[in-house]
Amino acid sequence: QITYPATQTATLAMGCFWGPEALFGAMPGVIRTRVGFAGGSTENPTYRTIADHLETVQLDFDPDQVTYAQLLEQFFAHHTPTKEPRKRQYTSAIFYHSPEQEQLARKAIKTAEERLQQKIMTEVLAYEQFYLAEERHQKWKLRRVPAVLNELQKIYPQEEAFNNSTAVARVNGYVGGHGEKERFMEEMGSLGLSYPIQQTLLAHFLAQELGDFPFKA
Ligand code: MHO
Repeated sequence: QITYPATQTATLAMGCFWGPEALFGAMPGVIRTRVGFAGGSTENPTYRTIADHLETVQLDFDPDQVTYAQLLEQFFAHHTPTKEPRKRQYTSAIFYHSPEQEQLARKAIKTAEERLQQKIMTEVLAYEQFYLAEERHQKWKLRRVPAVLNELQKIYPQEEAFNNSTAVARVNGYVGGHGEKERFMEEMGSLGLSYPIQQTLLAHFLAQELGDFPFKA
């Protein structure tokens, strides 16, 4: 019998949502990831009709394995919102789901400001609603590696199950080069992927890790 952890949800905007979904997907304790739109005034936005919404990543996480504060640490480690965003949709924002999250958000901003000695423009907003983005934006990094994608789609033929899968979220993170190599090696065998696909995935992970490898073709 598998028991599922009681998860909490985090909703974060930090620019284009493709990268952050991969970043968080590879973090131990993150159970599900999805990308979408939040913070705007229109109903049912899409990527092309985004209006005043922000590109947003939403995570379900197990608070026994990873804390909200640790998620916020990664949030600030991976973008530096000290200027006006290039476009409204890339605004940095933390949508808090509880008074505790709000307090941690304000604290994390203060810490980042002290470290940078600059004002942080991240908005702290009460979570209201999240609209799921189109399928082509979900697990975007993974969609760039069709062999791995196809195999995962065979395991999770239904869109919803695919999107909610922890394995899919983690693989999306790993193809993006996120996560620790040791953890990757440990987990690889248990995600239901064939041996050749595991090798493909490892090659992608290492290639990202060696991003500045000096002997490029
Ligand atoms: N390639 C785009 C980002 C797409 S993201 C879903 C750009 O850099 O403008 O917004």
